Amino acid sequence: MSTYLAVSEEVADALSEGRGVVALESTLLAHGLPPGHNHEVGLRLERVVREAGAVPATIAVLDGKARVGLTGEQLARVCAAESGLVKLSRRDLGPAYVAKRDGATTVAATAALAHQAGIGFFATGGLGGVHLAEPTGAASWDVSADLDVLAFTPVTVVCSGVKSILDVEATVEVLETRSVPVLGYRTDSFPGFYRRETAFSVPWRVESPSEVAEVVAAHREVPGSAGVLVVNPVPEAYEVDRELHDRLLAEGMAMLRERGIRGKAITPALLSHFHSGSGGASLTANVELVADNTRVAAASAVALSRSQASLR
Ligand code: PSU
Ligand code: MN
Repeated sequence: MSTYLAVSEEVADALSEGRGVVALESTLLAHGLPPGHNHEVGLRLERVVREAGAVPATIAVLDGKARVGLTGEQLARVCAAESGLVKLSRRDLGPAYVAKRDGATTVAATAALAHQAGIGFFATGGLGGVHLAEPTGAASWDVSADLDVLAFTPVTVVCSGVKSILDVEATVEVLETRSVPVLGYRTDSFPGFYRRETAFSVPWRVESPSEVAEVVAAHREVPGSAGVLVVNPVPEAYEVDRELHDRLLAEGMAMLRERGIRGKAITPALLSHFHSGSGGASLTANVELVADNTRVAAASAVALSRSQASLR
């Protein structure tokens, strides 16, 4: 194993026993949620995994090492406002190790590290995707590394689709090009993070964690296969009102242009605009959708570990 990878004892034991383990990312805590709120969310997500009978593995880079499974103190450090963790995609890991930095891992980096540690399931809020074109109509070339990592990494990511700040149609097309299966969890529509539905459909639908587990096992037998994307819409009670959503999105896009915000700063800036402009409704939606995705990922991981145990 890599000298830069530190897997907690609890996670290592669970993996060697073939138990269900679910990776959780740290960018959504450090950059997606306001400080003061993120720590309790991080703790809650770990609880949700345990309640489903699996073991949580929150992932972050601390003191130049990739930590898979955090202590209480490490999780608090990830969530503290004054820590100022950098946002690390997969390409940033090597430089961050050498610089002995602390950093929060995105979906791309978390999925890569989860796989390195031997973890097959991962829950988050929204996947990164293809950003909208420039106002001039030129392509932005801002395509999240999350998509490429799924194309090469055999990890199942449960999320609520992609944020409406992206070009959803282009994102869905790239997932098809990269041969990433997309499973709608009790839905026929590709979800839009704050909204349960977008104008785009999913190619396959599953109804239960055991069905997810069965498809993941079958997909592993497909030559060249890698990641699986499970899309689970935000629970109905927490969906953000359409008019409010559309207004915040339009304002948010204008704010990005005015302030010249680009690249990896876009997602955190837009999320925080939504959180402040919705009087907390988008924050509640974000937290509840991540919690529900975590529940589905944990139940699926447990279902897969049980079916593998029955084969042994
Ligand atoms: N899900 C959330 N909040 C977030 C993210 C996901 O509920 O902040 C993060 C993930 O870490 C994802 C990142 O990888 O947003 C996408 O960033 P970008 O658009 O710069 O690729
Ligand atoms: Mn980007």
